[in-house]
Amino acid sequence: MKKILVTGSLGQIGSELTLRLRELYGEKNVLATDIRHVDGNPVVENGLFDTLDVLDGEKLQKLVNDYHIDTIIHLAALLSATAEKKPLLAWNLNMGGLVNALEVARNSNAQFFTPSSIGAFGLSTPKDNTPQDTIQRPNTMYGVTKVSAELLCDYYFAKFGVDTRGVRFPGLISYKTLPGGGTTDYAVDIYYEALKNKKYTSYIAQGTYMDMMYIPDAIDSIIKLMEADSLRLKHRNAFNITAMSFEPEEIAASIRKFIPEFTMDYQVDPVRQQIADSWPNSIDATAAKEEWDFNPRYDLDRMTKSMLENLAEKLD
Ligand code: AKB
Repeated sequence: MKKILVTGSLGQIGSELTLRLRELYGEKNVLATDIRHVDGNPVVENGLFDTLDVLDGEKLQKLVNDYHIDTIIHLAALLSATAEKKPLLAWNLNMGGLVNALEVARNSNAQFFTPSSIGAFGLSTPKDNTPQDTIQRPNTMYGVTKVSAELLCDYYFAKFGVDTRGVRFPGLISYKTLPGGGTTDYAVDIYYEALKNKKYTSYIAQGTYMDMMYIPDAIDSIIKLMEADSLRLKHRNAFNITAMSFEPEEIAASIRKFIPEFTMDYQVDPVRQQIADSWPNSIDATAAKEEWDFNPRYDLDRMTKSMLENLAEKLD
């Protein structure tokens, strides 16, 4: 049975992944960590939890030793819009946390996962059907840390034999935990506003396409990649994955199928728009499909239906 440690477990991905991992591998085999301790949160209350600042490599090593951890899922990082506002902090946290976690994985012979992002691409990357292996010259601090992270993880595999694996996540949409400080967050906010006010003001301009995925597919993809036979993996850090690509008018149209009176206008945020404009319109996930059977279940309308139903219950 795996013994898994998750960093950043109270974030958008961590809070759903941790609960799913506990279901699959048992409560006693999943140690959730986060810099915050939030009373009442199921991740904190219903299983193993400890506070951890990922910049404290010694504490991370101690936790891995104490709990006999053999798998590290490193999620703690700043997202794109926050990283653009605080670039030095983003570099220090995203890279400092990663190198600590990789070192612990190396010392402890642990399998390792950390997410990359569509943010690892830039203006000179082909924008449509972006290949797995292509030009990566991002012009955001977030992107710089993501490309560096991909390279560092490949380095730890090649040089030290650490079993590092990763995906380039698109924008992730979920109803349990809000994302914080991302560029794609509009595609989450819009569902809250559709239910509360039947209207939404988008900070992303009409016609801006970005890849997206519903959180259950994102969680499945992490588990599937970590379980994949390493002999099949030609790539490691990191696989393009996507479930859909849309622009604001298309998600609005999807919401209107369920809430016909929903309206949308625009007040574009120049910082987040510039980031979005540097990212692909749609990426090619063929390598992930071929090498570990990546197979997302949710398209835009299926996701919209599920988001609206679950959020309506939550907001009730
Ligand atoms: C962000 O918008 O920063 C993230 C991402 C695509 O990496 N959701």
